[in-house]
Amino acid sequence: MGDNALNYRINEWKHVFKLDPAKAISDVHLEQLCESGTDAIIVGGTDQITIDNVLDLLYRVRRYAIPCALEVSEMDAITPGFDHYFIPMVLNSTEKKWMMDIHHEGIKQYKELIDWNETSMEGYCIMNPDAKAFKKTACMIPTEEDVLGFAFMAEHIFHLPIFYLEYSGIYGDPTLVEKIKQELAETLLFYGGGISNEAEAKKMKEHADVIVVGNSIYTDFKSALKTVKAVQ
Ligand code: 1GP
Repeated sequence: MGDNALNYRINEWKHVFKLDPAKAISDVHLEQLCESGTDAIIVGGTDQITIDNVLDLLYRVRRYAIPCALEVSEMDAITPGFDHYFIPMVLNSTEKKWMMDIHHEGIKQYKELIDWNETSMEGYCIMNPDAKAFKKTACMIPTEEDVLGFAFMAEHIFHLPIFYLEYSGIYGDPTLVEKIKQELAETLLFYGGGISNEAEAKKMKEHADVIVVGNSIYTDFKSALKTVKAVQ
């Protein structure tokens, strides 16, 4: 556990806000997010992730008693001091690089520095072809059967703690979320994408273990804030 020795259990989380280091957020809004009752702040994004903008958010979130996690996307922007580190493996990428090669590089360089009690692998399935992460990691558009297969593999082959259904930027299919949840017994189901109000949050939380709210923080702050209470 990180410097703050915050007590947190990911398997008890329901809601997290994901902050993009490349986007600006005011101190007032940051305070409201951190004190909203959300379970954690995840710092993560796809483009323009630098050590400077990651550290800036870390220091600012650190003023509050809330777990702060880094979702690693750039090897050069990893820093100690977070409570937790999430490492995505993109299950529906067509390139092995995003499934294991960059992780292999990371292990060769940093194995001794990684505290595995603070690190969780995430099996990502990226559903929105317009999402930056989809393009960057050369994903294929999965059928429902594909997605259910990936979820099964996440739990039974890779024994991943988290399966992350990622619609980043658009609201996904709650029926698919329900079907995935039925595949999973041990692996937690994270859902992220397009949640911008209470009703959307509630709907996805019916079957996802954790919902992730990102973009609407920057587009409709008041409504994004209300997604916390909607799922508690
Ligand atoms: C992005 O899953 C998160 O990685 C949240 O998605 O930005 O669409 O809310 P949105």
